[in-house]
Amino acid sequence: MMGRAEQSFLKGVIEGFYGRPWSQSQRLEMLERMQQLGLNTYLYCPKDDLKHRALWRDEYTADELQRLRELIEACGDRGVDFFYGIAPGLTIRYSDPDETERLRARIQQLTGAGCRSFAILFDDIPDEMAEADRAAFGSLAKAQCETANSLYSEHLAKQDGRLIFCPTPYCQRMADDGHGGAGYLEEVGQRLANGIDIFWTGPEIISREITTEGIGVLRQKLQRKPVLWDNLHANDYDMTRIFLGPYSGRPIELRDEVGGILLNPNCEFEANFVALKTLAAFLAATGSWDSRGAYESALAKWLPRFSTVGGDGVSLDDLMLLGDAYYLPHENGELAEQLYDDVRAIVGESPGDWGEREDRLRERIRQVVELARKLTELRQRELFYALNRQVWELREELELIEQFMDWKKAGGDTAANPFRSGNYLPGTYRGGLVRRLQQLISFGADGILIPANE
Ligand code: GDL
Repeated sequence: MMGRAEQSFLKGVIEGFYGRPWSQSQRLEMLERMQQLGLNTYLYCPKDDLKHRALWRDEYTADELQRLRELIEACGDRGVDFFYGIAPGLTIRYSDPDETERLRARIQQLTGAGCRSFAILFDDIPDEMAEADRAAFGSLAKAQCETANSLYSEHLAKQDGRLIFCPTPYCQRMADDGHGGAGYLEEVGQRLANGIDIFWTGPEIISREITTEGIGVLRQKLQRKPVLWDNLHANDYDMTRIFLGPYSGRPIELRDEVGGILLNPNCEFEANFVALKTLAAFLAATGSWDSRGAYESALAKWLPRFSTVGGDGVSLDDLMLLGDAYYLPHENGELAEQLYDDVRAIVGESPGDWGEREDRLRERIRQVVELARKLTELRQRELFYALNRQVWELREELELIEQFMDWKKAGGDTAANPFRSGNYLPGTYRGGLVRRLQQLISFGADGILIPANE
């Protein structure tokens, strides 16, 4: 059996988001890119593969298993470890031996298809147990650890198979809130078999920063290095957003504190080029980590994929504007920040005070309008489909702003001559019900609720 120290550092991708899973051909393409980038791990656990979570007890059909076998083989060819994840936590009865039997059956099905590495995921489940389970185990941590330990010792450890365990509180905020029960993480640290790895997403589910100090404290509790399940680029929780920015907010020293770094990225497969490229650069970096520099060189590598059927293609400056507008969850890119500042000033100030902002903003608006058109002409149609919603929305908004600028410049006056747009006739509402609800319950930049006007 391999000792923990000899296990390889995990670097790669988790297909672990909610919503439409990637297609088989996208996965195969991902594996090819991973090989080029020197990434060694792919974890298959799309939340909405029914048999991963909702129907975890059911066997895969021969066809389904064949598709998984194809991925496992492709991983083998590309030097990537295929991990299969199962998430029984929504309905499992921990104390019922038939349930463990069903988990075993699934592991055997996958083992038969060539898989040796697994993950058992207890994230995003209620932290309560049925009465019988409480009587049998006393704590959720114990119930989950015993389930994982028995799978590991009976099936995986003997064949050098690996297992990663995702705890119910998988970030610091959840642990601080007592999710999973008091002392959950310490108990998992003690009970979980030594060879099993543990996932962690950082201080938050979506962590802006992950520090070595924070991980150091956690390591003590878990009695092992955690494996980072990094949601920095995940967008399944807000589908109006997409994250094209670089891997950042983590110091390179973090690599020594964790057993691996796996990215659970954007649902839109094609949107993940920069995320993966910069993760790979981060993993290989020496000295300090320059995320902006890595971003800029990743964009240059991404650009050829934006070739169009039209004469004028997407330029690097276009791509940077796009990437900056859809950068990272907690941060806009530089060009987007500037655009926002210009709009804010122009909306609030009279035209006499606009100065150089006016020309700069009009130029950016023109660029976004043109970019939206160029994207419709991309040869890579999946890339267009991945970005179209966001770019469409941005263009609509900016065109509206330009109309407003024109109206202001022409001496617009709210009382006598209110601003209207032909795009927003009476009775239409941008963003529909959700946007209206957001206006009732909105939060300031400090994260505090702004009370709705009575
Ligand atoms: C989560 C889920 C993950 C989801 C992500 C972002 C973990 C361990 N689980 O909480 O499936 O994609 O948030 O919404 O991160």
